[in-house]
Amino acid sequence: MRRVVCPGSFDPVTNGHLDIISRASRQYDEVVAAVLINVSKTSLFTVEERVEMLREVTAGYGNVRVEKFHGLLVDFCKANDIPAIVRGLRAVSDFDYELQIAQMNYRLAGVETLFMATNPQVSFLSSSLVKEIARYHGDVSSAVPELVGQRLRERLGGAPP
Ligand code: COD
Repeated sequence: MRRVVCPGSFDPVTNGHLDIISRASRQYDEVVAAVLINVSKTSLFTVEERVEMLREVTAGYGNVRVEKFHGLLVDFCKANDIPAIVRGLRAVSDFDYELQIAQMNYRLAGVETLFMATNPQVSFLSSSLVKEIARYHGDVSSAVPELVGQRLRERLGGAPP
């Protein structure tokens, strides 16, 4: 089985994340969307909430499994028999950091990293921007799935678009 992981914070999942996950799901037998448990980082949604949202919005793809992980991504890959990581490249500014991590992950465990050019229609989206807009009750309906927009309004207030 050809399996890859799409790792991330997903706080919360955006249409940009879904662009990468859905395109990976068309190339591989199984995509594991892996949510990092990062106790040192303040997040808007708990890991369980992020996992639940991701499960709901990827259910229609048919071959996406959502998991959480802590520690090194390569250890998660080894434990789950995943030979490769898919990462989205949004801009040149992503490249230096992503290349360094990819080389280290390969050195640590022989896990490959595949970069996917992001879709310009959603590449400007980030979870941080979406949260900032939602905090000021702005319209995020074109940036996140409806379910995520609803969860943002429940958490931060604001009326439906
Ligand atoms: N369009 C397309 N793709 C996007 C968009 C967008 N608008 N926004 C995000 N993406 C892609 C990103 O490029 C990335 O591939 C993925 O979606 C997830 O993005 P984020 O921002 O939710 O998640 P990150 O980048 O913060 O995740 C970082 C990891 C959790 C992968 C990383 O910190 C990690 O692996 N941590 C575990 C510890 C470890 O192993 N460290 C490395 C040691 S060498």
